[in-house]
Amino acid sequence: MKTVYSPDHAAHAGHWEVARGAMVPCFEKPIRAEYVRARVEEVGLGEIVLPKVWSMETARKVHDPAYLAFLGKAWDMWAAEGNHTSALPMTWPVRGLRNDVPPECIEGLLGFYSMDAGASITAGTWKAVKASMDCALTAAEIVAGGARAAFALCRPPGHHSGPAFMGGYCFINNASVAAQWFRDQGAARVAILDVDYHHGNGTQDIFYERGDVFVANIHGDPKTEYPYFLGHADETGRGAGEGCNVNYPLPFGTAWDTWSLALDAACDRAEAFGAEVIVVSLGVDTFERDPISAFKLKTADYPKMGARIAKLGKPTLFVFEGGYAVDEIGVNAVGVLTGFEGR
Ligand code: OKP
Ligand code: ZN
Repeated sequence: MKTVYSPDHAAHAGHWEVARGAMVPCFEKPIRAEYVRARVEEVGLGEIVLPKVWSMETARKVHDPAYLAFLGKAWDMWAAEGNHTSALPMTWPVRGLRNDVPPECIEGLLGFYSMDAGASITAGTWKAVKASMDCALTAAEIVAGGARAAFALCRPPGHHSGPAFMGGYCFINNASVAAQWFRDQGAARVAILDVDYHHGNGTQDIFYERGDVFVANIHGDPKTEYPYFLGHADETGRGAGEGCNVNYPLPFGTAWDTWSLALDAACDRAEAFGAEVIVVSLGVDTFERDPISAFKLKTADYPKMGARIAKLGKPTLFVFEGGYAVDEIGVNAVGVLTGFEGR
């Protein structure tokens, strides 16, 4: 299958994130995408192509246009105040505070448009975020053009980003933009299968009241894992979306024997929904040696994951999300893709 990759991802390179009360080097770093790209070449997965440059039209259907405008100007506003380090929010409109009056300064706007301090904005962030979305849309177009599958090597990732907020290393929800684009191209029903270790709260949020896009998530139980405030099993969709969302929260230490049962169930649900296209939010932070995660999948499990998804027999778009064990990130991510191809 083809891979869509842009070197512009490297323009986004935050220095620090907060972990256990301390500033630590960002886990979400440029080398991640380079290692995956290298592995794509090493196994001869297929051609690597650059993304086309897309308009923001589709993104505006899943994100608040005011939020997208904020992303585009945040660094300039931050730099205009004399700042040189990455921009990070520190104050949020939680219960009891007003969230209906957007602040008029960058410090306030950063909190207004975020869920946490996990998405730092640097001088090159917008360029990388835009290129990441362009990778997803270009790969979607390859699938719509008749390919069995395509791989969008997106960086930064997207699944924590919701209708009007960034967070958890994510800015634009690449998988959601792609799913929306498939809908606009005439696919009546699209399923998003999120296999990243963390719950894709942004994706769930975006489609929660819609009956045209089914969202399934397999992830660390939010009772004890980030993002803590969404991803429970009783979240099944609302209104027109009732029954179109399913969560499989799993405990620390979950290995393939149990994890794969959730994947079987999620695939069955996507099939029953009548999905014409599958969008996979492909994170490989389920790996046993991931530095910020606690599942126990092994390298040999990733091809099995791909093979199970292939059994759905639907056109499939893989959108890269998380995975922080950089030494194995390429083997694991590309393992899913070769497993999908049955080799
Ligand atoms: C993004 B994706 C580490 C705590 C966790 C956020 C994790 C975001 C994961 N300082 N912080 O789902 O892989
Ligand atoms: Zn993750």
